[in-house]
Amino acid sequence: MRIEKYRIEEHNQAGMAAQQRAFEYLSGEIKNVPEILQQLIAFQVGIPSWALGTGGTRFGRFPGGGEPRNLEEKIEDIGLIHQLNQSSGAISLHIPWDIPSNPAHIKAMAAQHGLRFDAMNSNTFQDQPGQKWSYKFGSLQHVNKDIRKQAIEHNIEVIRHGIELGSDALTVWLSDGSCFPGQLNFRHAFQNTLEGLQEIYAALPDHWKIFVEYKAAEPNFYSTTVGDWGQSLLYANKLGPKAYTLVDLGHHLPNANIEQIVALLLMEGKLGGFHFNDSKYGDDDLTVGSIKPYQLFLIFNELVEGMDARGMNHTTDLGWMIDASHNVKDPLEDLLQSVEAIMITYAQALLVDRKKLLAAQQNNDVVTAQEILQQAFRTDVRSLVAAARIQAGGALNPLALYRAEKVREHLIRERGAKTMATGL
Ligand SMILES: [Mn+2]
Repeated sequence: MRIEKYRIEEHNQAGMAAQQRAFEYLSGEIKNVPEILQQLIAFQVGIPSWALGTGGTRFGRFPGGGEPRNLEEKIEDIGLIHQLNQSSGAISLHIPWDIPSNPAHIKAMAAQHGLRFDAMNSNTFQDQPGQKWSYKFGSLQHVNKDIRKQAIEHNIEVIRHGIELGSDALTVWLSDGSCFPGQLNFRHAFQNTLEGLQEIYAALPDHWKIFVEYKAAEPNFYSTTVGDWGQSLLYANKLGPKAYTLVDLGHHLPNANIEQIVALLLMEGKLGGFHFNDSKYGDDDLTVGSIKPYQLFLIFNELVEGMDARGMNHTTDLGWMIDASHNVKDPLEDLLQSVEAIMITYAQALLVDRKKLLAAQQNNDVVTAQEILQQAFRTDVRSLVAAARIQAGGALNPLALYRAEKVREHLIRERGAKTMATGL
C-alpha cells in the first residue's frame, strides 16, 4: 500500500502552524540547526523482515491480521514506513525465511520504494524442513563435523543471496551453547565455532563485513558460545579486518553498562552493527525507548562521540537496525514508534556540548558533566525531527497519518485477517 502524496501534504499542512511554533522556539535554544537537520535527514535505520508480523512468545501468538505473506509484501510494508518517516530506507532479510525467487525483481522493487538491502541474517537456531542434520546441540560449535559443515554451507548460501541483492554484510547470531554444566567443553566449542566462522569469513566478498552478534542467554541457559561482547570481540579479532561485533540492546545481563561497551568497541574499531530494542527483564524485544530512554540516550551519546573521534560517517559506517518483536501492537505502528524514538535520541545526542563536557571531565566537575548530558536529554527535539522528516518528504506525524489512512484495515482487506508473516 502507498499513501497518495497529496494526503501527506494535506496532513502536513493541517499541523504546520503548531509545528512551526515549536520549531522556531527550539531553533532559538540550540546551535547548528541546519547541520543537525542534514544529519537527521541522512540517518537511516534498517527494518528487519521478521518485525512486520506479530511475534509471540513460547506461550502463544496472536496474529493481528493483514500481515505480509511473502517477501514482496514485506518490502511494501517497509516501503510504507519509509514513505511516512523517510528514515527507514533499508531492509534486513533472514534466510531461509526470505529467499528471493527472482532477485533482480526483488532488488528493483526495493529500489522503487527507496530501500537498500542491509545485513543478511543466517539461521542455524532452527531446523528447516528437509534439513539433513539437526541443530539441537548447536551448529558451528557442534561435536559432529558434518553438522558444522552444514551450518557453514548455510551461511555461505546466505552470502550468495546477499550478493544478488546488493547487500554488503552478514550477521551471524548463534544460539549455540549448553543448558547444563558438563554438557560442553567450552574450549572445543569456541574452537569449532572459530573454525566455522573462518570458513564463512573466507567466502565474504572484499567489500563485505561479517557481524558477530552476542547474547548472554536463551535458548541455552547455562552457557552461550558467543555470550558477551568480550567473546564476540575475540572472534572478530581472530577473524580479521572484515569482522565486527554487533551489539543488540537486549542481549546483555541485567544492568550491563552498554554505553561503556559501545565506547570501547568503537575505540577498537570493532563495532560494526547495532540492533535496537528495549527491555525490562531480558531479551524482551520491546519498542525502542519504551522502557529506558535515558539509557538509550547515553548509548547514543557514546556512539556519536566515538564515531566523531574516529571520523566515521554516522549514517554509513555502522549497520543500524531494529530487532524487535510485537506481541500486542500493530507491528507497523510499533516500528514507527521505534524509529521515532531512535531519531529523537540521535538528535539529543547531537546536542551534547562536547567541549564543555570534556572540560568538566578534566576538572572532575561531576555535577556539570551530569547537567550537560541531562540538558540535552531533557530537550524536546520532536519538532526538529519532524522538520527533518518534512524536508525529506515524509509526514509531520507518521503514526497519526497511518491511523487516519486506516492502513491496517486496508491491509486486512487486501491480505486477509488470518495471514501469518512468513518465517514467524
Ligand atoms: Mn539481534
